[in-house]
Parts: sequence; structure tokens; C-alpha cells
Amino acid sequence: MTLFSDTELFATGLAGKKVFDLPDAELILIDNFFTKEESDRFYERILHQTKWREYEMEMYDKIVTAPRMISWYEDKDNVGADQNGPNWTYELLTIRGRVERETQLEFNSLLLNLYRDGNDGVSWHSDKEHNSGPNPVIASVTFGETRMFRLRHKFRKEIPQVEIPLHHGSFLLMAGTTNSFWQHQVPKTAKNVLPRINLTFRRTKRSE
Ligand SMILES: O=C(O)CCC(=O)C(=O)O
Repeated sequence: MTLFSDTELFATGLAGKKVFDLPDAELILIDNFFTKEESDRFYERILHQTKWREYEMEMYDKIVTAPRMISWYEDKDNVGADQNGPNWTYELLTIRGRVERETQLEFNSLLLNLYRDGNDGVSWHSDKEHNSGPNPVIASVTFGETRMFRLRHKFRKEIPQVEIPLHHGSFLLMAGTTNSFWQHQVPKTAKNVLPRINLTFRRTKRSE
């Protein structure tokens, strides 16, 4: 199976856009979407400016602490938005602007994930955005350590899993039916790894 093909080089000639050839998925990866200098700066600022918190989740009928830290940002005019939630920082707005220019879509919410070391990860799931229907568009940006992003088809077990290393400054777009037909995970690793920050921009419905 062809996993991806280079379809386009950016004006700079540095960033390659890879469109994955997978059934029931629209998956696009752009490595070096942000330059190394930008990525280093965003990593440092987001790591230190964010009020990271732990997150409880249900697992096998028990409430457990998720193995990562998170922070949630959203526009205050979103339905049900927490009016006391954090305000978007200059860096987050800059990154959001770049993602919106690339995709020609607007994103009004952001889940920030911090994987402190190899003991942090996220297990198999699909992204379901409460208010945005069965096929949410998720725009994912990575800064820091490279971690593996794995995908598996929910129904067609004969399709091999896909493994994508998400590097510092990369951008991954999950669109179309990707989240209805595929699950993804970031597995824990026994390797000695540095922290990784992941930003997933989301589109939740607004009040108007
Ligand atoms: O860290 C990642 O690349 C994926 C994060 C994720 O799956 C999520 O926030 O739902």
C-alpha cells in the first residue's frame, strides 16, 4: 500500500506536504511547517506559560489520572465556554493563524497536551468534538520530542496500522471521515525522551 506521496513543495522548498493514501481517511502531514527557530521559541514559551493540569478519565470502570497534562483554550463566545478559562496567548494565536491560513478553516478551540516523558501517552481513541458532528476536522501541531502517532482502522483489521513520527514543528491534519473510521494513539515508550507538546485545534459550534 502506498502510505503517502509528496504532492507539493512549499515556496521555500523546505516543507513537504504528504497526503496519506488510506481508505476512509483524509490525512495530511507537513513536516517543518514551522521553522526550527520558531518551533524552539514556541516550545519554550508554551511549556512555561501554560497552566498545565492533570486530567481524570474513566478506564475499565475506574477513574484514573491520564498519563499526560492538558490545558483547554476556547473562544469565549463558544456555546458553554468557560468564561474564566485562560485567554489565548500571543503564541497560540500566531500558531492558530498559521494553521487557519494553511487549511482555510477557522478553529475556535484548542486542546494542549504535554507528554512529560516516555511514561506519558494517549491510548487508542477517536476524536469526537462534542458540538461538531461525527467528522470533526482536527489540526495537530507538535513541538519538542518526536513521538510516534499510530493509527488503526476501526473495522477493517486487515489494513496494517500506520505509524507516523511527529517531529518538532510538524503539522498533521485529520479531516473527512478519519475520526469516524480510524483510531489513533501516542504509545508510551521505554526510551529516554524529552517532553513533547501537542496542540490540537478544533472547531466547536458557536452560539450564533
Ligand atoms: O499528541 C498527539 O499527537 C495526539 C493527541 C490526541 O490524540 C488528542 O488530543 O486527542
